[in-house]
Amino acid sequence: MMAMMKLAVLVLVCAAVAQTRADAPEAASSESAEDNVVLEKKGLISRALWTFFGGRRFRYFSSPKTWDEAENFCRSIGANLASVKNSLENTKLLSLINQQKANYTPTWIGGSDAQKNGVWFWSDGSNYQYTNWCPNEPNNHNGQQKCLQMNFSDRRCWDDAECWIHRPFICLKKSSGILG
Ligand SMILES: [Ca+2]
Ligand SMILES: [Ca+2]
Repeated sequence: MMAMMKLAVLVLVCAAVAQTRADAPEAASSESAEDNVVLEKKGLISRALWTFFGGRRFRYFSSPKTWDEAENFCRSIGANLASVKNSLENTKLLSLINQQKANYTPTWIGGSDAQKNGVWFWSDGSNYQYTNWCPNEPNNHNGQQKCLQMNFSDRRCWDDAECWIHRPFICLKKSSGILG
């Protein structure tokens, strides 16, 4: 009787191990960045998906969201929509977009003039200094454009757009600590 029970337990353990092994490759090969974030939060994969540049970490997310949804999503993983300090960073972010083969897809970053038209700020609190506006932008078209998209037009410059448009986006983490 005892031997039978041990055998039964052994079979269960083996089944559990087999199940775990079956799950692992599926999780590792997931192409959804959002799925990876869930795994990251559970500590199941590393933070290697962030790109370090100038002491800051950037990450492109392809699932289109409104500007608000994108900012909230970034905050949920300890980040903000990206601010851009200088042309080197701007070029780096464009190359991140290129890597996703999204060369001509406008992409949300953290600029907004929602408080007062023409007064721009970054959602992460950085000083708003460097800009890369397209010619004749920001134009606040129809008085409705309060959010900043980069990679706009074939010039791949900045445009102000309606915040409710769904766009891919780039998050930024400024903290550089191990737990950041
Ligand atoms: Ca505006
Ligand atoms: Ca515009």
